[in-house]
Amino acid sequence: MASRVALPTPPASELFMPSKPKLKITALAGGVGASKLLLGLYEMMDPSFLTIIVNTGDDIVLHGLNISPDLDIVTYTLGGIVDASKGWGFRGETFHALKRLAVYGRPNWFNLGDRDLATHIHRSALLSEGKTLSQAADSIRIALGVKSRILPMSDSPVPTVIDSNEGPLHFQEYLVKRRAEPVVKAIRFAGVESAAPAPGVLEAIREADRIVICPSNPLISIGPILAVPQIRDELRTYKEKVFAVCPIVGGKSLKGPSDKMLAQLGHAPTALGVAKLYTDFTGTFVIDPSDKSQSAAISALGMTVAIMPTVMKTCDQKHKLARALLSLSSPSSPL
Ligand code: FO1
Repeated sequence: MASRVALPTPPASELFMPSKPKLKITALAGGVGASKLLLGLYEMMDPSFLTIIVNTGDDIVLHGLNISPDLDIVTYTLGGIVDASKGWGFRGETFHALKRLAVYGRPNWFNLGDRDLATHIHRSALLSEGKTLSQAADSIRIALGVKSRILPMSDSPVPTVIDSNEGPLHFQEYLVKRRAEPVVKAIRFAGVESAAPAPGVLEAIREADRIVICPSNPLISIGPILAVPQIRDELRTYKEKVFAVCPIVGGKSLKGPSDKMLAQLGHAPTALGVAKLYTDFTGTFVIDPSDKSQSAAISALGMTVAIMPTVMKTCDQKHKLARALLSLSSPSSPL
């Protein structure tokens, strides 16, 4: 049975450590929720030691352009140009082009800003010239000055389809156009059986000192990454170094409709409910102090439980959680 470890938040003095830890961290990430923790890690460690494997199930083609929301959210956040109030798109964005597209009768439910459109045009041009999504992601993050590696989970399109009471919907149609109102019956990742992990993904899992599962929706942000053949198996092999941060606190999502989706698909919308989805590949499950009453039940699943504040509204909270994760030991290594 795994031991339970309740780790205190590091003292404020530790936030001013002279040198940043040189641990190799690989993170699995969705978009907005993940980016808060990623920014904390980026600023609290040597960012060139951070590799991020990003969900691309949210990707969509609109107006003939290849849009990769989660890749862009992570890149814009770490590049310091994201609209922090929305968590996506550029800060100070304008929407003139979208208004003109609507004049031509084009759909305008997905808010593509003028600056953001340049990213999608660049990515689409690279893909039409025969480059891969990985190469496009790398080109964008280098141009935007991001020092960490950002890898799509796969170079093949794997769109997330929500089978709902209104029929099948692309994930963005479900989330943005229909505001997560349809009832979710099932979730599919179209074409995932024949998708391969993008170059560098399996190596990043293998070579990491620590793997962090960001506090993203387990079903539609982390779920698609885990569904790519070989990725879940690779994580299972390195289970001891996998630290998953729970995206549900006090029975509510930190961001987005995770709680509602979990409940509609028959999972408990609680820390324990998420832990059950992650048991086979997670060594340490990180929960907020408000969920500490669930720690014994989570330990009984065979995971170590770490308790630390996981709500990240301020920069300080992002830094503290990042520092606490960086200072945790793997269950097998001495504390
Ligand atoms: N989210 C919304 O709620 N409404 C939008 O109109 C919207 C546009 C958008 C454009 C570019 C982009 O990169 C992200 C955008 N998002 C929008 C966020 C996105 O739908 C989701 O938050 C992620 O896919 C889930 O991680």
